[in-house]
Amino acid sequence: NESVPRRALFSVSRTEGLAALASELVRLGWELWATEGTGRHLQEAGVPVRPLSELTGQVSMLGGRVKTLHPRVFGGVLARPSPQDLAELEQAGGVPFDLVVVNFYPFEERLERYRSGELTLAELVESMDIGGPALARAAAKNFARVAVLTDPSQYAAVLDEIRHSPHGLPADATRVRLAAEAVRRTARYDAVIARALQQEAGPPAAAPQRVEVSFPERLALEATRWLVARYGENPHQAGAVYRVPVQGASVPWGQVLQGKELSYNNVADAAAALDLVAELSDRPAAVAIKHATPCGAAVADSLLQAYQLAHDADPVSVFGGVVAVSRPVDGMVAEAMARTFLEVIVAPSFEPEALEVLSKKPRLRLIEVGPIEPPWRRDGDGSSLEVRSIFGGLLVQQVDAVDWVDGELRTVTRQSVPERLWPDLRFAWRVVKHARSNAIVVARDGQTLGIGAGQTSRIDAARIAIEKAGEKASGAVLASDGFFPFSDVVELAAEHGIAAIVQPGGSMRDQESIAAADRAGLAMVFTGIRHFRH
Ligand code: 93A
Repeated sequence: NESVPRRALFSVSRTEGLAALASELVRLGWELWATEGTGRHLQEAGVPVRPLSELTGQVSMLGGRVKTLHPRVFGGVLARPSPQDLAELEQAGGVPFDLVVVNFYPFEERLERYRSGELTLAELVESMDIGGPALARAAAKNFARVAVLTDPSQYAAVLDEIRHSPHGLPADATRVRLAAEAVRRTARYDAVIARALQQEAGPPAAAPQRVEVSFPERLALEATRWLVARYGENPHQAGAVYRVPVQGASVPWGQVLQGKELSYNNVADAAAALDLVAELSDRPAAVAIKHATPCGAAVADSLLQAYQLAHDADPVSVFGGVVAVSRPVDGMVAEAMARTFLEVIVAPSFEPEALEVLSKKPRLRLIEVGPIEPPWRRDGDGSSLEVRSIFGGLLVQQVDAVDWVDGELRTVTRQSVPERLWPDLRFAWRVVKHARSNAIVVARDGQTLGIGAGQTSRIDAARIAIEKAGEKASGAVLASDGFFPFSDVVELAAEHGIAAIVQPGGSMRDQESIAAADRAGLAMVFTGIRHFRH
């Protein structure tokens, strides 16, 4: 209908591309409405726009907390194209909008500034957008009539459609797609806020509690294919990777920035690497994975240090390995990484200099996964499930997200743990959780020295770990993912000068291990938690 002008509502925090879009709409005869700041930006760019307050009779209140939250605004977005809705809207004093252009307060950026101490929590909270996501969702719901633009990257193509469409609006299919994108964006936005608030609440203080999980009678998993691999675990097996929407899934579904196509084994190893580095992500951390098992891990004051330590932990095994780090990769770290042949690097992000350096290795795969946080924070409510398949079936369980709980630790030897060894004990404990059982980790100064994993007897795992550590075992700590059935592991550790041991405890013969530790003047701590991994 030519006589009714098309109407757009603008409310944005990122103004890039906005004036160009708006002025073109005006040229096409559109009527534009905007919230205050957005309107000011457009006015300054010479685009005529009407303030929303003219529609609502209400200026923004509560310091900007209520700007668009008004029946005339939301009615104008949500009214269906039916005569009844449109009449009701008119009676309420609203006008129908055909296009909503919105993007949200930059919560994530402000979160960074909050974390660096630049902003207070109260200031951060103010950047939690309420009206923007509500507008986006309202417009998405009404895709039958309304188009919603939630990112500047969408402007050009949609404007083009408007220009060329007979009714002056984006096509039906486009409006549905834009709606999906809008809702996806609000979901992502809220997920960031939820995580930040959870972090503010701190880790669960109490001992790891068993959370009741009711497993459904039938498991309906909607899996979407992520990639078809060149082959499966071996070249004679076909393979593909599917993504299953389970809460807290820890698979590196990041953005692949460069590299040869990911293989089946790459994805498996990248997932294992991300899992382990998340465990250590309270600090700058780096880990190297080979065949789904860690061969080196380290934490340090800087990522460069951590990477070098993780690399040097087992410079032979790391060759052809998959590396994950807990902090953004900068140019220096990239230089260090580029010196070794690696298959995949997983990181929260890569700085431009790092990309520059690593682009010289075009086959090396880089996966950017965004902020990484420890599992007990990410999966703290116990609702994250992991699924694995066996022939003809699925095994489903809660993710092993618990860390040791200080109050639950029990020193069982006469010798107590020297203060300086506690960080290493904790580090070794977190690493051993991610090695295949039976697993033993020997560590010192934030670096693994030897990892024995996937052994059918615990003493063999211990022998491998201690042998790899060599002379450095003296004064180091040892962690075991399961209890000691006999005193042999403690005796071997004592022979090589291990200073402290952490293990779950709970064997019938704990007493024999404790006696052996006491004879050697070694400290031993029981966590009461077992971390088998099959
Ligand atoms: O504080 S809000 O949650 N309250 C609202 O009612 C509201 N409506 C839109 N923030 C609100 N917005 C957001 O304001 C938009 O998402 C946009 O990011 C920003 C634009 O405000 P201005 O045009 O005044 O700069």
